[in-house]
Amino acid sequence: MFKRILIANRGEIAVRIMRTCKLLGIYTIGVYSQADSDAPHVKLADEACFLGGPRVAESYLNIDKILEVALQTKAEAIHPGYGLLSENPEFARRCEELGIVFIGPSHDVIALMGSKIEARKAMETAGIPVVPGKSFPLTDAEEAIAAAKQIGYPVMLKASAGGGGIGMQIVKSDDEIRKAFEGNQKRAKDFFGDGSMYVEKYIEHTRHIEIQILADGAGNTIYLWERECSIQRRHQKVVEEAPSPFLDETVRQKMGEAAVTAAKSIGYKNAGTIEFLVDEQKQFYFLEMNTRLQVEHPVTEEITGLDLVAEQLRIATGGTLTITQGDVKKDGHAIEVRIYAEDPKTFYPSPGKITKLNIPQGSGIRHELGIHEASMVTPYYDPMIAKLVVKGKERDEAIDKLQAALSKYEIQGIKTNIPMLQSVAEHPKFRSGDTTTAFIDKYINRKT
Ligand code: MV4
Repeated sequence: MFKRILIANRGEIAVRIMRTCKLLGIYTIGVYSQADSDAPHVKLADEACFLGGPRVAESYLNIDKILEVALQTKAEAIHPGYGLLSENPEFARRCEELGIVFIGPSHDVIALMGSKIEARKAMETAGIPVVPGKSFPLTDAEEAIAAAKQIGYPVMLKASAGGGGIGMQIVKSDDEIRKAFEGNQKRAKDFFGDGSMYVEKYIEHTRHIEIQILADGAGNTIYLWERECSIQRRHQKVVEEAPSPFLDETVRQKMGEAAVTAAKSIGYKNAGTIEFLVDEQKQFYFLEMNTRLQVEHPVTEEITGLDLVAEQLRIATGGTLTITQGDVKKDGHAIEVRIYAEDPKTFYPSPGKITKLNIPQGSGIRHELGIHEASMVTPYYDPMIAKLVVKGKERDEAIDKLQAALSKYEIQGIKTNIPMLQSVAEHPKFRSGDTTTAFIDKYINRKT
């Protein structure tokens, strides 16, 4: 096992990674920006190194500086967490070059899955069901119209470098494509430096269900069931759960096996997630692959009893998986909610000083915190400040615990989305498992 690793992240995920490192006796090197000198991840690290100014470009995205710190502190490996540099193939490649282990897959696999067009192509080749559509870049609106004619409206215009909704639009006619194409292409070009666009059939009334996989370097790949993440607002996940209330054992197994085939076909190593869209008939389609540890990984840990960070570290040191597919537990039901520092009415970020923090404790309640009492929430970073994870013997018990925990959660000084999370947790349609991607608009914000 590694003796010293650098955690190239901040907030709750840096804290979460350090917790496992401490359990395994690994010395942790934290990094921080000017805005984070008092942050929990700095306090918890065995050693913390200053990167630069508060903006991410000066600090947490500053590859040269992070690598300089890693060399100086003799880190054997870097854990990138999620977001920031976690899916940056250039960063992974630079680590590899310096002989520092990047805790994740190889840089070429990150690059392959980072291109949604290339990922589609690779999955088609591997025989994984992908959404009907085109797996090559379209140069202009007329090409997109020709493609849409073959696919049938409505279609979704997507950016190959996208993922989070940027450069993406549902279009229902030739005219709508003419209006939408260039704007989305420009947004993708500005945001990602790549304006490659493609089209897919728009699948309506879907759920977003993803499969967690683990792969070692010896050819062993297993799936750790699914997470359902359909409840989103503007492509920001709000609630995630495992198992999905929608899947039956047959589809669950088919999706798990498809995810394993997908990962093996690209030589995937470490922890990864295959996202699928699942329609009302339980047909599933590959959407994209995330080559990092995900925000919502705790719900998988809760039902399998595994520590995914420990698994990632073991794989990265060259170890093999200690469990086989048949050993993977699926015990109980776990739900995670993301707590954002935002105004519950306007959804704008709500920075400020946390004057009071009182979190409910109890069996089946887990917290992942990136803040503490007296923390400053600054506007420089993602407004997600904490996650609440509950576990019950079955889904109803988990929802009961979620409702109780949310009602006791006290944060003062900033506004949070806790009222919105309570509306979800208390909604009869959530209780009944009607958790489609339309949930928030349909039942919470009543757009339709
Ligand atoms: C789709 C889709 C339906 N059909 N693609 C959204 C984020 C990105 N990862 C992929 N996303 C979707 N792609 C096709 N062909 C539905 C989604 C989607 C979604 C769309 C609109 C509003 C909310 C959504 C939530 C999850 C997924």
